[in-house]
Amino acid sequence: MFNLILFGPPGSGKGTQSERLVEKYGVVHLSTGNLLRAEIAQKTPLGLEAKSFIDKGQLVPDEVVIGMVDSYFDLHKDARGFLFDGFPRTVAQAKALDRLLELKKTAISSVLALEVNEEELVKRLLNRGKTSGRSDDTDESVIRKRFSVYTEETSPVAEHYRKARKFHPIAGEGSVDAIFDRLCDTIEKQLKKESGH
Ligand code: B4P
Repeated sequence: MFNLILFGPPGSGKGTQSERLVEKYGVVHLSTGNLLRAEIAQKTPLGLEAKSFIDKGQLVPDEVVIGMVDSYFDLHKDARGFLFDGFPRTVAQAKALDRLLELKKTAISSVLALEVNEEELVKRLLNRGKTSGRSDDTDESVIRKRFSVYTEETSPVAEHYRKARKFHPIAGEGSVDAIFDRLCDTIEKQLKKESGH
């Protein structure tokens, strides 16, 4: 299996680049944000709980997200690999993912971390908020809250993968095509390394 994590702050382009990466590499897209929004749209108990956190710019509790990821794995037993988008977002989630992958006798190959400055991120999210109908993108104070949660709870995840020598920073500004090329270059190098060439 070939498993990648697309990492980065809110609005850094994880969802945008994931669509292309999934198409190119034939891996299964696992976006916890999309899964949570689907639960919200269906008004499930999990969705109703998640909405109360997302609307405030907070993270959904670890046990809820980890349970959801576990079920998604079971639905895709034959996957040749996964692209994790927006997950893990806490060190507890990263450790849970390590354990889940170990049970499947696989591991994370690379963490690709999109780097974008905060003012550009706010601009992108407010812009998306005009058309997406996403309540967490329309209010600048909720967007700023998401950044502070990112700094406190999510950025320590980078250290978890840096220690494992799997962390690759990628410049996330410029055209979508240029960023995609940078991501693919890093992935190709990793694939070569793993195949021993
Ligand atoms: P997510 O759905 O993961 O979304 P995101 O971080 O807001 O955005 P992403 O980085 O995917 O941005 P995108 O490509 O769309 O999370 C939403 C919420 O769900 C979280 O705040 C949290 O509450 C909850 N949640 C999700 N996962 C969780 C977890 N594991 N644990 C706990 N809670 C969790 O890009 C944004 C905009 O920029 C788009 O409009 C796009 O068109 C534009 N854009 C992209 N690339 C661009 C470029 N190169 N130039 C200009 N604009 C660009």
